[in-house]
Amino acid sequence: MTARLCLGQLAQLPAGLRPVPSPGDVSVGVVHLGIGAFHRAHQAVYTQKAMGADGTSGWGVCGVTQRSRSVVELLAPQDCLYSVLVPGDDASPVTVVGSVREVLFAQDGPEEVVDRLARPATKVISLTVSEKGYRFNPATRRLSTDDPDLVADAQGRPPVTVIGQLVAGLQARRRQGGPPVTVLCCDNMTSNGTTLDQLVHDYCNLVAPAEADALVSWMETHVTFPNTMVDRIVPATTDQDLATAAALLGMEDRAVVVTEPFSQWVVEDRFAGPRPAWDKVGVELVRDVAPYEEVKLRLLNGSHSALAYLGALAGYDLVSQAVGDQALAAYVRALMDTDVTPTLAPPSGFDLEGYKDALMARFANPALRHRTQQIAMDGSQKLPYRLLNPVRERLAVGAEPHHASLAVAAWMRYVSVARADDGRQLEVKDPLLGQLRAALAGRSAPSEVADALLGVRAVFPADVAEHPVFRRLVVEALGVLSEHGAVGALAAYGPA
Ligand code: CS2
Repeated sequence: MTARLCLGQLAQLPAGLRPVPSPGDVSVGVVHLGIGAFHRAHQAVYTQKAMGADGTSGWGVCGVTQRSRSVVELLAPQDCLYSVLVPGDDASPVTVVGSVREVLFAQDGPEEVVDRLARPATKVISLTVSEKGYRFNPATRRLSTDDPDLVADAQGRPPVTVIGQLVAGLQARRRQGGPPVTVLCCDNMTSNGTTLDQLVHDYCNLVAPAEADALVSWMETHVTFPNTMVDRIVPATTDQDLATAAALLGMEDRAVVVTEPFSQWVVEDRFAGPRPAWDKVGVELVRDVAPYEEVKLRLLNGSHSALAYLGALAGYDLVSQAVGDQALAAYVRALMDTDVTPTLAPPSGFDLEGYKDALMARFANPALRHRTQQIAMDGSQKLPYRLLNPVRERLAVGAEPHHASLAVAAWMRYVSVARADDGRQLEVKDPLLGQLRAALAGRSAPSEVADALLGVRAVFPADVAEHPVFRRLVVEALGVLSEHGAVGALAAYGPA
Protein backbone atom coordinates (compact mmCIF):
# COMPACT_ATOMS: atom_id res chain seq x y z
CA MET A 1 0.00 0.00 0.00
CA THR A 2 1.32 3.48 -0.88
CA ALA A 3 1.99 5.91 1.96
CA ARG A 4 -0.35 8.85 2.39
CA LEU A 5 0.81 12.44 2.72
CA CYS A 6 1.11 13.53 6.39
CA LEU A 7 3.72 15.06 8.71
CA GLY A 8 5.33 11.68 9.33
CA GLN A 9 5.87 11.18 5.59
CA LEU A 10 7.32 14.62 4.79
CA ALA A 11 10.87 13.30 4.79
CA GLN A 12 9.91 10.86 2.04
CA LEU A 13 8.88 13.64 -0.33
CA PRO A 14 11.37 14.78 -2.97
CA ALA A 15 13.46 17.49 -1.20
CA GLY A 16 12.19 20.34 -3.37
CA LEU A 17 8.61 19.56 -2.40
CA ARG A 18 8.95 19.84 1.39
CA PRO A 19 7.20 22.98 2.55
CA VAL A 20 9.26 25.76 4.16
CA PRO A 21 8.86 26.53 7.03
CA SER A 22 8.37 23.02 8.24
CA PRO A 23 4.62 22.60 8.90
CA GLY A 24 5.33 21.10 12.32
CA ASP A 25 6.78 24.47 13.40
CA VAL A 26 3.89 26.57 12.12
CA SER A 27 1.33 28.06 14.54
CA VAL A 28 -2.05 29.54 13.69
CA GLY A 29 -2.37 33.27 12.97
CA VAL A 30 -5.20 33.22 10.42
CA VAL A 31 -8.69 31.78 10.79
CA HIS A 32 -10.33 31.11 7.46
CA LEU A 33 -14.08 30.60 7.21
CA GLY A 34 -14.99 28.45 4.20
CA ILE A 35 -11.94 26.29 3.52
CA GLY A 36 -12.83 24.91 0.12
CA ALA A 37 -10.59 24.18 -2.84
CA PHE A 38 -10.34 27.86 -3.76
CA HIS A 39 -8.77 28.94 -0.49
CA ARG A 40 -6.36 26.02 -0.60
CA ALA A 41 -5.23 26.87 -4.14
CA HIS A 42 -5.06 30.62 -3.55
CA GLN A 43 -4.71 32.40 -0.18
CA ALA A 44 -3.16 29.41 1.62
CA VAL A 45 -0.49 29.19 -1.10
CA TYR A 46 0.40 32.89 -0.75
CA THR A 47 0.55 32.46 3.02
CA GLN A 48 2.84 29.45 2.71
CA LYS A 49 5.15 31.42 0.42
CA ALA A 50 5.00 34.51 2.66
CA MET A 51 6.22 32.52 5.67
CA GLY A 52 8.97 31.03 3.52
CA ALA A 53 9.92 34.51 2.28
CA ASP A 54 10.38 36.22 5.64
CA GLY A 55 11.19 33.24 7.79
CA THR A 56 8.14 33.56 10.05
CA SER A 57 6.04 30.63 11.23
CA GLY A 58 3.12 32.29 13.02
CA TRP A 59 0.75 32.53 10.07
CA GLY A 60 -0.67 29.06 9.89
CA VAL A 61 -4.34 28.80 8.96
CA CYS A 62 -7.15 27.30 10.98
CA GLY A 63 -9.71 26.47 8.28
CA VAL A 64 -13.39 26.21 9.09
CA THR A 65 -15.73 24.28 6.83
CA GLN A 66 -19.39 25.16 6.97
CA ARG A 67 -21.64 22.77 5.11
CA SER A 68 -19.98 19.40 5.01
CA ARG A 69 -17.46 17.44 6.98
CA SER A 70 -15.73 16.18 3.84
CA VAL A 71 -12.80 18.66 3.91
CA VAL A 72 -12.07 17.60 7.50
CA GLU A 73 -12.22 13.95 6.48
CA LEU A 74 -9.74 14.60 3.67
CA LEU A 75 -7.33 16.85 5.53
CA ALA A 76 -7.30 15.62 9.13
CA PRO A 77 -5.69 12.22 8.36
CA GLN A 78 -3.04 14.14 6.40
CA ASP A 79 -2.22 16.58 9.26
CA CYS A 80 -3.82 19.18 6.95
CA LEU A 81 -1.08 18.80 4.31
CA TYR A 82 -2.19 18.77 0.70
CA SER A 83 -0.79 19.41 -2.73
CA VAL A 84 -1.64 21.94 -5.40
CA LEU A 85 -1.42 20.54 -8.89
CA VAL A 86 -0.74 23.08 -11.63
CA PRO A 87 -0.87 21.46 -15.06
CA GLY A 88 1.07 23.55 -17.51
CA ASP A 89 3.48 24.96 -14.92
CA ASP A 90 6.55 23.10 -16.05
CA ALA A 91 8.79 24.59 -13.34
CA SER A 92 6.58 23.43 -10.45
CA PRO A 93 3.74 21.18 -11.57
CA VAL A 94 2.98 20.34 -7.94
CA THR A 95 3.53 22.10 -4.60
CA VAL A 96 2.93 20.74 -1.12
CA VAL A 97 1.25 23.27 1.16
CA GLY A 98 1.72 23.19 4.91
CA SER A 99 0.23 26.54 5.91
CA VAL A 100 -3.12 25.01 6.85
CA ARG A 101 -2.58 23.69 10.36
CA GLU A 102 -6.04 22.93 11.64
CA VAL A 103 -9.44 22.27 10.14
CA LEU A 104 -12.77 22.43 11.96
CA PHE A 105 -16.29 21.51 10.89
CA ALA A 106 -18.40 24.38 12.26
CA GLN A 107 -21.41 22.20 12.99
CA ASP A 108 -19.33 19.90 15.21
CA GLY A 109 -18.10 22.69 17.44
CA PRO A 110 -19.46 26.20 16.99
CA GLU A 111 -17.89 27.24 20.32
CA GLU A 112 -14.47 26.16 19.09
CA VAL A 113 -14.89 28.33 16.02
CA VAL A 114 -15.77 31.33 18.20
CA ASP A 115 -12.77 30.56 20.40
CA ARG A 116 -10.37 30.49 17.43
CA LEU A 117 -11.75 33.78 16.10
CA ALA A 118 -11.25 35.41 19.50
CA ARG A 119 -7.75 34.11 20.27
CA PRO A 120 -5.14 36.87 20.51
CA ALA A 121 -2.84 34.94 18.11
CA THR A 122 -5.48 35.31 15.39
CA LYS A 123 -4.58 38.50 13.53
CA VAL A 124 -6.47 37.89 10.30
CA ILE A 125 -9.91 36.37 9.72
CA SER A 126 -10.48 35.60 6.07
CA LEU A 127 -13.57 34.27 4.30
CA THR A 128 -14.55 32.43 1.13
CA VAL A 129 -18.04 31.23 1.92
CA SER A 130 -19.50 32.06 -1.54
CA GLU A 131 -22.09 34.75 -2.14
CA LYS A 132 -24.94 32.80 -0.57
CA GLY A 133 -22.96 32.16 2.61
CA TYR A 134 -23.54 35.75 3.68
CA ARG A 135 -27.36 35.47 3.64
CA PHE A 136 -27.92 38.86 2.13
CA ASN A 137 -29.78 40.43 -0.72
CA PRO A 138 -27.23 40.89 -3.50
CA ALA A 139 -29.35 43.60 -5.10
CA THR A 140 -29.44 45.83 -1.98
CA ARG A 141 -26.31 44.41 -0.34
CA ARG A 142 -28.11 44.34 3.01
CA LEU A 143 -28.40 41.41 5.39
CA SER A 144 -31.60 39.31 5.22
CA THR A 145 -32.53 40.26 8.77
CA ASP A 146 -35.71 38.16 8.60
CA ASP A 147 -33.61 34.99 8.19
CA PRO A 148 -34.58 32.83 11.21
CA ASP A 149 -31.06 31.41 11.62
CA LEU A 150 -29.54 34.87 11.77
CA VAL A 151 -32.16 35.99 14.27
CA ALA A 152 -31.57 32.92 16.46
CA ASP A 153 -27.77 33.34 16.27
CA ALA A 154 -28.08 37.00 17.27
CA GLN A 155 -30.02 35.96 20.36
CA GLY A 156 -26.93 34.20 21.59
CA ARG A 157 -27.09 30.47 20.71
CA PRO A 158 -23.88 28.81 19.44
CA PRO A 159 -23.90 30.36 15.97
CA VAL A 160 -24.69 28.39 12.82
CA THR A 161 -24.44 31.21 10.28
CA VAL A 162 -21.18 32.69 9.03
CA ILE A 163 -22.07 36.23 10.06
CA GLY A 164 -23.21 34.84 13.43
CA GLN A 165 -19.86 33.08 13.90
CA LEU A 166 -17.89 36.13 12.89
CA VAL A 167 -19.77 38.48 15.19
CA ALA A 168 -19.71 36.02 18.11
CA GLY A 169 -15.94 35.77 17.61
CA LEU A 170 -15.59 39.55 17.60
CA GLN A 171 -17.82 39.85 20.69
CA ALA A 172 -15.68 37.30 22.57
CA ARG A 173 -12.54 39.08 21.44
CA ARG A 174 -13.82 42.42 22.71
CA ARG A 175 -14.81 40.92 26.07
CA GLN A 176 -11.39 39.33 26.45
CA GLY A 177 -9.64 42.62 25.61
CA GLY A 178 -8.12 41.03 22.50
CA PRO A 179 -5.93 42.79 19.91
CA PRO A 180 -7.17 44.31 16.63
CA VAL A 181 -8.04 41.97 13.79
CA THR A 182 -8.38 42.29 10.02
CA VAL A 183 -11.43 40.69 8.40
CA LEU A 184 -10.62 39.83 4.81
CA CYS A 185 -13.56 38.91 2.60
CA CYS A 186 -12.26 37.00 -0.44
CA ASP A 187 -15.53 36.28 -2.22
CA ASN A 188 -16.38 37.49 -5.72
CA MET A 189 -18.60 40.40 -4.80
CA THR A 190 -18.36 44.10 -5.59
CA SER A 191 -16.71 45.94 -2.66
CA ASN A 192 -16.63 42.68 -0.75
CA GLY A 193 -15.00 44.11 2.38
CA THR A 194 -17.24 47.14 2.57
CA THR A 195 -20.24 44.87 2.01
CA LEU A 196 -19.21 42.52 4.81
CA ASP A 197 -18.65 45.50 7.13
CA GLN A 198 -22.23 46.59 6.36
CA LEU A 199 -23.61 43.07 6.93
CA VAL A 200 -21.87 42.85 10.30
CA HIS A 201 -23.43 46.19 11.26
CA ASP A 202 -26.85 45.04 10.00
CA TYR A 203 -26.49 41.96 12.18
CA CYS A 204 -25.64 44.11 15.19
CA ASN A 205 -29.16 45.55 14.89
CA LEU A 206 -30.44 42.06 15.76
CA VAL A 207 -28.22 41.81 18.84
CA ALA A 208 -29.29 43.17 22.24
CA PRO A 209 -28.74 46.98 22.03
CA ALA A 210 -26.28 47.35 24.92
CA GLU A 211 -24.02 44.61 23.56
CA ALA A 212 -24.39 45.87 19.98
CA ASP A 213 -23.42 49.45 20.92
CA ALA A 214 -20.32 48.27 22.77
CA LEU A 215 -19.31 46.06 19.86
CA VAL A 216 -19.86 48.72 17.21
CA SER A 217 -17.69 51.23 18.99
CA TRP A 218 -14.98 48.63 19.73
CA MET A 219 -14.95 47.63 16.05
CA GLU A 220 -14.24 51.22 15.04
CA THR A 221 -10.78 51.00 16.58
CA HIS A 222 -10.10 47.24 16.41
CA VAL A 223 -11.45 45.81 13.15
CA THR A 224 -10.94 46.62 9.48
CA PHE A 225 -12.63 45.08 6.46
CA PRO A 226 -10.31 45.67 3.47
CA ASN A 227 -11.70 45.06 0.00
CA THR A 228 -9.98 42.35 -2.03
CA MET A 229 -9.88 40.95 -5.54
CA VAL A 230 -9.02 37.27 -5.79
CA ASP A 231 -8.38 35.38 -9.00
CA ARG A 232 -7.43 31.81 -9.78
CA ILE A 233 -9.51 29.24 -11.64
CA VAL A 234 -9.97 26.18 -9.44
CA PRO A 235 -12.17 23.43 -10.89
CA ALA A 236 -13.25 20.39 -8.90
CA THR A 237 -10.49 17.77 -8.53
CA THR A 238 -10.85 14.68 -10.72
CA ASP A 239 -9.60 11.11 -10.23
CA GLN A 240 -7.05 11.80 -12.93
CA ASP A 241 -5.70 14.73 -10.87
CA LEU A 242 -5.36 12.47 -7.83
CA ALA A 243 -3.39 9.97 -9.90
CA THR A 244 -1.14 12.65 -11.41
CA ALA A 245 -0.38 14.12 -7.99
CA ALA A 246 0.36 10.68 -6.52
CA ALA A 247 2.85 10.03 -9.31
CA LEU A 248 4.60 13.37 -8.76
CA LEU A 249 4.67 13.07 -4.95
CA GLY A 250 5.48 9.41 -4.74
CA MET A 251 2.66 9.03 -2.23
CA GLU A 252 -1.09 9.35 -2.01
CA ASP A 253 -2.82 12.69 -1.38
CA ARG A 254 -6.60 12.59 -1.21
CA ALA A 255 -6.90 16.35 -0.72
CA VAL A 256 -5.26 17.52 -3.97
CA VAL A 257 -6.49 20.76 -5.46
CA VAL A 258 -5.96 21.50 -9.14
CA THR A 259 -5.56 24.93 -10.63
CA GLU A 260 -4.02 27.05 -13.39
CA PRO A 261 -0.59 28.76 -13.41
CA PHE A 262 -2.23 32.21 -13.18
CA SER A 263 -2.93 33.65 -9.75
CA GLN A 264 -3.70 37.19 -8.60
CA TRP A 265 -4.63 38.76 -5.28
CA VAL A 266 -5.15 42.49 -4.85
CA VAL A 267 -5.83 43.70 -1.32
CA GLU A 268 -6.73 47.11 0.00
CA ASP A 269 -3.85 48.07 2.28
CA ARG A 270 -5.91 48.66 5.40
CA PHE A 271 -4.90 46.10 7.99
CA ALA A 272 -5.87 46.50 11.63
CA GLY A 273 -2.71 44.76 12.85
CA PRO A 274 0.09 42.48 11.62
CA ARG A 275 -0.29 40.32 8.49
CA PRO A 276 1.75 37.72 6.63
CA ALA A 277 4.42 39.12 4.28
CA TRP A 278 2.03 38.71 1.37
CA ASP A 279 3.52 41.74 -0.38
CA LYS A 280 6.81 39.81 -0.74
CA VAL A 281 5.18 37.02 -2.71
CA GLY A 282 3.17 38.83 -5.34
CA VAL A 283 0.09 40.05 -3.49
CA GLU A 284 -0.64 43.60 -4.63
CA LEU A 285 -1.45 45.92 -1.71
CA VAL A 286 -3.21 48.97 -3.08
CA ARG A 287 -5.18 52.00 -1.93
CA ASP A 288 -8.25 51.24 -4.03
CA VAL A 289 -9.22 47.73 -5.13
CA ALA A 290 -12.37 48.75 -7.03
CA PRO A 291 -10.81 49.16 -10.50
CA TYR A 292 -9.20 45.71 -10.30
CA GLU A 293 -12.30 44.15 -8.87
CA GLU A 294 -14.68 45.44 -11.51
CA VAL A 295 -12.34 44.42 -14.34
CA LYS A 296 -12.15 40.91 -12.92
CA LEU A 297 -15.79 40.46 -11.89
CA ARG A 298 -17.22 41.80 -15.13
CA LEU A 299 -14.71 40.40 -17.62
CA LEU A 300 -13.71 37.07 -16.08
CA ASN A 301 -16.71 36.14 -13.98
CA GLY A 302 -19.26 37.75 -16.33
CA SER A 303 -17.82 35.80 -19.26
CA HIS A 304 -17.62 32.66 -17.14
CA SER A 305 -21.32 32.85 -16.32
CA ALA A 306 -22.23 33.57 -19.95
CA LEU A 307 -20.12 30.58 -21.04
CA ALA A 308 -21.62 28.43 -18.33
CA TYR A 309 -25.27 29.00 -19.30
CA LEU A 310 -24.87 29.17 -23.07
CA GLY A 311 -22.24 26.45 -23.06
CA ALA A 312 -24.33 24.07 -20.95
CA LEU A 313 -27.44 24.74 -23.07
CA ALA A 314 -25.39 24.09 -26.21
CA GLY A 315 -24.31 20.75 -24.75
CA TYR A 316 -20.76 21.56 -23.63
CA ASP A 317 -19.70 19.98 -20.37
CA LEU A 318 -16.44 21.92 -19.96
CA VAL A 319 -15.50 25.59 -20.30
CA SER A 320 -12.54 24.67 -22.51
CA GLN A 321 -14.91 22.86 -24.89
CA ALA A 322 -17.33 25.79 -24.87
CA VAL A 323 -14.64 28.31 -25.88
CA GLY A 324 -13.40 25.81 -28.45
CA ASP A 325 -16.68 26.52 -30.26
CA GLN A 326 -15.82 29.44 -32.52
CA ALA A 327 -19.26 31.00 -32.34
CA LEU A 328 -19.30 30.87 -28.56
CA ALA A 329 -15.75 32.25 -28.32
CA ALA A 330 -16.63 35.09 -30.69
CA TYR A 331 -19.77 35.83 -28.70
CA VAL A 332 -17.86 35.99 -25.39
CA ARG A 333 -15.27 38.29 -26.86
CA ALA A 334 -18.05 40.51 -28.22
CA LEU A 335 -19.71 40.52 -24.78
CA MET A 336 -16.43 41.71 -23.27
CA ASP A 337 -15.74 44.28 -25.99
CA THR A 338 -19.18 45.78 -26.51
CA ASP A 339 -21.10 45.46 -23.28
CA VAL A 340 -18.44 45.29 -20.58
CA THR A 341 -15.32 47.21 -21.64
CA PRO A 342 -17.11 50.57 -21.99
CA THR A 343 -18.23 50.26 -18.34
CA LEU A 344 -14.71 49.78 -16.96
CA ALA A 345 -12.28 52.28 -15.49
CA PRO A 346 -9.18 50.04 -15.24
CA PRO A 347 -6.17 50.96 -13.13
CA SER A 348 -3.86 53.36 -14.99
CA GLY A 349 -1.52 51.64 -17.42
CA PHE A 350 -3.63 48.48 -17.36
CA ASP A 351 -3.51 46.54 -20.64
CA LEU A 352 -7.18 45.70 -21.07
CA GLU A 353 -6.80 44.09 -24.49
CA GLY A 354 -3.97 41.89 -23.21
CA TYR A 355 -6.09 40.98 -20.18
CA LYS A 356 -9.00 39.89 -22.39
CA ASP A 357 -6.70 37.88 -24.66
CA ALA A 358 -5.23 36.20 -21.59
CA LEU A 359 -8.70 35.41 -20.27
CA MET A 360 -9.66 33.67 -23.50
CA ALA A 361 -6.48 31.59 -23.25
CA ARG A 362 -7.17 30.77 -19.58
CA PHE A 363 -10.70 29.62 -20.42
CA ALA A 364 -9.31 27.46 -23.24
CA ASN A 365 -6.78 25.67 -20.99
CA PRO A 366 -7.43 22.02 -21.89
CA ALA A 367 -5.79 20.76 -18.69
CA LEU A 368 -8.56 22.25 -16.54
CA ARG A 369 -11.72 20.19 -16.51
CA HIS A 370 -13.89 23.08 -15.36
CA ARG A 371 -17.53 22.09 -15.70
CA THR A 372 -19.99 24.61 -17.07
CA GLN A 373 -22.57 23.33 -14.59
CA GLN A 374 -20.20 24.04 -11.67
CA ILE A 375 -20.03 27.72 -12.68
CA ALA A 376 -23.76 27.80 -13.48
CA MET A 377 -24.52 27.12 -9.83
CA ASP A 378 -25.97 29.93 -7.65
CA GLY A 379 -26.69 32.19 -10.63
CA SER A 380 -29.15 34.30 -8.65
CA GLN A 381 -26.29 35.32 -6.37
CA LYS A 382 -23.75 35.94 -9.13
CA LEU A 383 -25.68 37.67 -11.90
CA PRO A 384 -26.07 41.06 -10.17
CA TYR A 385 -22.31 41.78 -10.00
CA ARG A 386 -21.25 39.99 -13.10
CA LEU A 387 -23.85 41.01 -15.65
CA LEU A 388 -26.52 43.31 -14.25
CA ASN A 389 -24.17 46.08 -13.10
CA PRO A 390 -22.69 46.47 -16.59
CA VAL A 391 -26.20 46.20 -18.07
CA ARG A 392 -27.40 49.06 -15.85
CA GLU A 393 -24.49 51.25 -16.88
CA ARG A 394 -24.93 50.57 -20.59
CA LEU A 395 -28.66 51.29 -20.38
CA ALA A 396 -27.91 54.56 -18.56
CA VAL A 397 -25.95 55.85 -21.57
CA GLY A 398 -28.64 54.77 -24.02
CA ALA A 399 -26.80 51.65 -25.27
CA GLU A 400 -28.54 48.33 -25.91
CA PRO A 401 -26.53 45.57 -24.19
CA HIS A 402 -27.54 42.73 -26.53
CA HIS A 403 -24.81 40.30 -25.55
CA ALA A 404 -25.21 40.67 -21.81
CA SER A 405 -28.98 40.35 -22.22
CA LEU A 406 -28.49 37.07 -24.07
CA ALA A 407 -26.41 35.79 -21.13
CA VAL A 408 -29.15 36.80 -18.69
CA ALA A 409 -31.76 35.13 -20.91
CA ALA A 410 -29.59 32.01 -21.03
CA TRP A 411 -29.63 31.92 -17.22
CA MET A 412 -33.42 32.27 -17.36
CA ARG A 413 -33.69 29.40 -19.81
CA TYR A 414 -31.28 27.32 -17.75
CA VAL A 415 -33.33 27.69 -14.57
CA SER A 416 -36.74 27.51 -16.23
CA VAL A 417 -36.20 24.56 -18.59
CA ALA A 418 -33.22 22.83 -16.93
CA ARG A 419 -32.46 20.98 -20.14
CA ALA A 420 -29.76 21.38 -22.77
CA ASP A 421 -30.87 21.85 -26.35
CA ASP A 422 -30.27 18.14 -26.98
CA GLY A 423 -32.67 17.29 -24.16
CA ARG A 424 -30.05 16.40 -21.57
CA GLN A 425 -31.03 17.25 -18.00
CA LEU A 426 -29.08 20.12 -16.42
CA GLU A 427 -28.42 20.43 -12.74
CA VAL A 428 -29.87 23.62 -11.26
CA LYS A 429 -28.48 24.50 -7.85
CA ASP A 430 -29.48 27.83 -6.43
CA PRO A 431 -30.37 29.06 -2.96
CA LEU A 432 -33.37 30.90 -4.45
CA LEU A 433 -34.54 27.92 -6.51
CA GLY A 434 -37.82 27.60 -4.61
CA GLN A 435 -38.61 31.26 -5.15
CA LEU A 436 -37.59 31.14 -8.82
CA ARG A 437 -39.69 28.02 -9.49
CA ALA A 438 -42.69 29.56 -7.71
CA ALA A 439 -42.41 32.68 -9.85
CA LEU A 440 -42.18 30.52 -12.99
CA ALA A 441 -45.12 28.22 -12.23
CA GLY A 442 -47.36 27.86 -15.27
CA ARG A 443 -45.31 30.28 -17.36
CA SER A 444 -43.49 29.22 -20.50
CA ALA A 445 -43.77 31.89 -23.19
CA PRO A 446 -40.60 34.06 -23.42
CA SER A 447 -42.39 37.19 -22.17
CA GLU A 448 -43.95 35.28 -19.27
CA VAL A 449 -40.64 33.70 -18.21
CA ALA A 450 -38.86 37.05 -18.49
CA ASP A 451 -41.50 38.90 -16.46
CA ALA A 452 -41.65 36.18 -13.81
CA LEU A 453 -37.90 36.24 -13.22
CA LEU A 454 -37.40 39.98 -13.69
CA GLY A 455 -39.90 40.31 -10.85
CA VAL A 456 -37.59 38.58 -8.38
CA ARG A 457 -36.18 41.64 -6.60
CA ALA A 458 -33.42 39.71 -4.82
CA VAL A 459 -31.85 39.25 -8.26
CA PHE A 460 -33.05 42.13 -10.42
CA PRO A 461 -33.13 45.58 -8.84
CA ALA A 462 -36.19 47.56 -9.96
CA ASP A 463 -34.27 50.05 -12.13
CA VAL A 464 -32.85 47.25 -14.28
CA ALA A 465 -35.90 44.97 -14.22
CA GLU A 466 -38.30 47.73 -15.18
CA HIS A 467 -36.17 49.23 -17.92
CA PRO A 468 -38.21 48.74 -21.11
CA VAL A 469 -35.14 48.30 -23.33
CA PHE A 470 -33.69 45.61 -21.10
CA ARG A 471 -37.00 43.79 -20.87
CA ARG A 472 -37.31 43.85 -24.66
CA LEU A 473 -33.77 42.55 -25.15
CA VAL A 474 -34.30 39.73 -22.66
CA VAL A 475 -37.65 38.69 -24.14
CA GLU A 476 -36.15 38.70 -27.65
CA ALA A 477 -33.16 36.65 -26.51
CA LEU A 478 -35.39 34.14 -24.72
CA GLY A 479 -37.48 33.86 -27.87
CA VAL A 480 -34.41 33.11 -30.00
CA LEU A 481 -33.11 30.61 -27.41
CA SER A 482 -36.38 28.73 -27.24
CA GLU A 483 -36.90 28.71 -31.00
CA HIS A 484 -33.36 28.09 -32.25
CA GLY A 485 -31.48 26.79 -29.19
CA ALA A 486 -28.22 28.17 -27.86
CA VAL A 487 -26.26 27.34 -31.01
CA GLY A 488 -28.82 29.12 -33.17
CA ALA A 489 -28.88 32.10 -30.83
CA LEU A 490 -25.10 32.41 -30.99
CA ALA A 491 -25.26 32.61 -34.74
CA ALA A 492 -27.78 35.42 -34.42
CA TYR A 493 -25.79 37.31 -31.74
CA GLY A 494 -22.30 36.86 -33.12
CA PRO A 495 -20.02 39.88 -33.45
CA ALA A 496 -21.51 42.64 -35.61
C1 CS2 B 1 -16.33 31.08 -11.35
C2 CS2 B 1 -15.27 31.52 -10.35
O1 CS2 B 1 -17.55 29.35 -10.31
C3 CS2 B 1 -17.58 30.52 -10.70
O2 CS2 B 1 -18.58 31.22 -10.60
O3 CS2 B 1 -16.64 32.15 -12.18
O4 CS2 B 1 -15.12 30.62 -9.32
C4 CS2 B 1 -13.93 31.77 -11.05
O5 CS2 B 1 -13.36 30.58 -11.51
C5 CS2 B 1 -12.96 32.47 -10.13
O6 CS2 B 1 -13.53 33.66 -9.66
C6 CS2 B 1 -11.65 32.77 -10.86
O7 CS2 B 1 -10.88 33.62 -10.10
